[in-house]
Amino acid sequence: MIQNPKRYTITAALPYTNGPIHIGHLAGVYVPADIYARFLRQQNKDVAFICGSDEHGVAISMKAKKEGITPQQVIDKYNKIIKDSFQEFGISFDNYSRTSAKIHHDTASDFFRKLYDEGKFIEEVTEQLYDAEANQFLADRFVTGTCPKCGNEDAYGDQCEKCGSSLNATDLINPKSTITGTTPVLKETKHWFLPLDQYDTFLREWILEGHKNDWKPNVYGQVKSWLDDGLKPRAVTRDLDWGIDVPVEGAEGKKLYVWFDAPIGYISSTKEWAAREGKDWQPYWKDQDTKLVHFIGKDNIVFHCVIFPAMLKAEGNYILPDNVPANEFLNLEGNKLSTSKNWAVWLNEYLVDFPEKQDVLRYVLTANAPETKDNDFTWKDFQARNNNELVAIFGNFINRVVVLTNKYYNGVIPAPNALSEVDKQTLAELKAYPAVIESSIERYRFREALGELMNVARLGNKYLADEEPWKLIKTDEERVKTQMYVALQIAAALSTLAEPFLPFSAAKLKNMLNIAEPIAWNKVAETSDLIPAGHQIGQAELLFAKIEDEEIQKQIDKLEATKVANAAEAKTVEPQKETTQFEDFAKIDLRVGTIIEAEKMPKANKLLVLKVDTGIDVRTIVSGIAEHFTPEELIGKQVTVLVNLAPRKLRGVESEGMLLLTETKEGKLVFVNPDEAGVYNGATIG
Ligand code: B3M
Ligand code: ZN
Repeated sequence: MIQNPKRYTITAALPYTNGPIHIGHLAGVYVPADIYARFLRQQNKDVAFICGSDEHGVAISMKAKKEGITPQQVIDKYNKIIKDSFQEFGISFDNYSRTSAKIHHDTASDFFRKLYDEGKFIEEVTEQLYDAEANQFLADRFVTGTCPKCGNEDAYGDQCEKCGSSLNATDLINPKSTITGTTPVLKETKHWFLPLDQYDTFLREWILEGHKNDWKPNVYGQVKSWLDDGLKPRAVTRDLDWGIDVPVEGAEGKKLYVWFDAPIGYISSTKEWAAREGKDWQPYWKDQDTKLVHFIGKDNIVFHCVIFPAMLKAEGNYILPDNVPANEFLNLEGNKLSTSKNWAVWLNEYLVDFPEKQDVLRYVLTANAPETKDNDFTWKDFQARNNNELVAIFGNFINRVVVLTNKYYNGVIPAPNALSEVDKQTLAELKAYPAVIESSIERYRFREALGELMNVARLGNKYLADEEPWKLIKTDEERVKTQMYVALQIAAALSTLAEPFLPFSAAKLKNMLNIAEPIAWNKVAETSDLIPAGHQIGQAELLFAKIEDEEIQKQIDKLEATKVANAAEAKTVEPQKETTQFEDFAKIDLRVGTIIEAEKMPKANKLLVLKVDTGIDVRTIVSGIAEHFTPEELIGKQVTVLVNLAPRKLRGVESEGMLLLTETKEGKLVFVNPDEAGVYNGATIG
């Protein structure tokens, strides 16, 4: 672990622009990275906080196919949505680039070319999976199959999301093309491979020996198991039509593998930033005194701890990450978050339902962050943490301090008298908090750090509750001045310490306390005189507001609706029946009819007794549709009737035909209707 770095390069995984981002992304990557970056800036450190859109790869092409638009349209659409979401949630990137940018194409091409020129790749013709129907090689997400390691049947061609293994498409058992659903064949093609096996010793020394104690056990453990499994050469080019051209002769029509170009995106985004700011980008990637930290989710560990470092090592001029504090996954109400199943809380939608509550989500996602194991987000927990923690502890303390200061002193901070033992102890405790929070953040324990921040608010609440200035004001005004002065120092400290976690609320608090020049983090540790006597504060505003049951129910209902829609989506279509001859079909007599009477069959839940005008006659038909239609809505309805079905008795009533129905995805019965004006009763169908 690097001590006293000169500067920090902090990267957050580049999101694929194949959909908006949801709470899982925020919790796993962007909120912790942002807390870290904001905290360092508060310490006046030199920070480059880097991100951008990952706009290549099969995920994008697949989305384009699905929506019937071009990949370019897909990336333009989602790059904007994602970028806006980050901004709205206060994710304070110094630069947010795109891998479709020219600077990135150039940087990635040059990187590949250098490794190629120096003979760092193996060039090989191998057999790869090929979809003969789509005329296309299959790799990565274009192919699914059974994971050879854990048996998961939905593993992708590059990775199993269940066990985290990194795979080659040809490793999959029972591979299926995701384009046509067909079983692929093998076909020869030439590619360039990075011989990862040659980096085994380097990786072992660097990570297994060098970072045994400072990397998170989940990250370290995953790396160890890959190394113990034995690394194999990995293809870094693909037969695709979307991506960065492979910049060598004889590679026409081939593209760089997305996981080759995407991490280089961190470098190109840094270049873009430096050019804009008039800085030199190189020290941020090449100086050993730079601390490089990658914030990612656990499914990206192999790429950031094995493949990208091997690339950087091969290139030779770059530093390696000092840490890769990957998080586990966040689930939603007990189920895995899923973009394709729409099982998510989308950030853009959240803000429509909870405007200006960005900090509440940041808070809940940090308090419940999946730092050491998968965690569950539930709306009830969201509500409880807002109401019982943010409102009841933090908000309540601030509100009391600001309201009382305005009430007793017209908002002017009183000069304290001699401090009591309790005052001294409280202020001493307050001074200790910056170091405590700092120590947690430096070990990437953000939920612990947030817990300590809340303890500062608790300290303030306890102080007021014990001292009861609102009672003492009647008997000892001088003592109350000291009490309010102490409480105001705690409030001022909170405006600084909360900033990395709750930037919007911290800004609001500063405004309430009329603090123009933010108080430095280190000052909170050094002095108890953070806002002086005589300083005029502003009026109280609500920092956090209670969230009502109805608002939460609305969200739960929304998820229920998603479940219903997914179940419908998953409805399997029955296979086609055996072939029938025309003569057999012609025996069936289908006619248009109109229901003229309808009533419930006594003592039967499902049956309705109908009178139907078939054009031939008016007859009785008993139909099992009572759970789907009321008798009233049926009268006058034109329907399709099978008229020559042998009559049969149902509950003693003779039924002389059958109505034709089908069902919706949600399982509701609907009539197969002629649905055309002028169709008359008795008209034949066929
Ligand atoms: N786009 C994967 C993902 O979104 C990928 C991260 C790239 S980081 C260089 O999960
Ligand atoms: Zn697996």
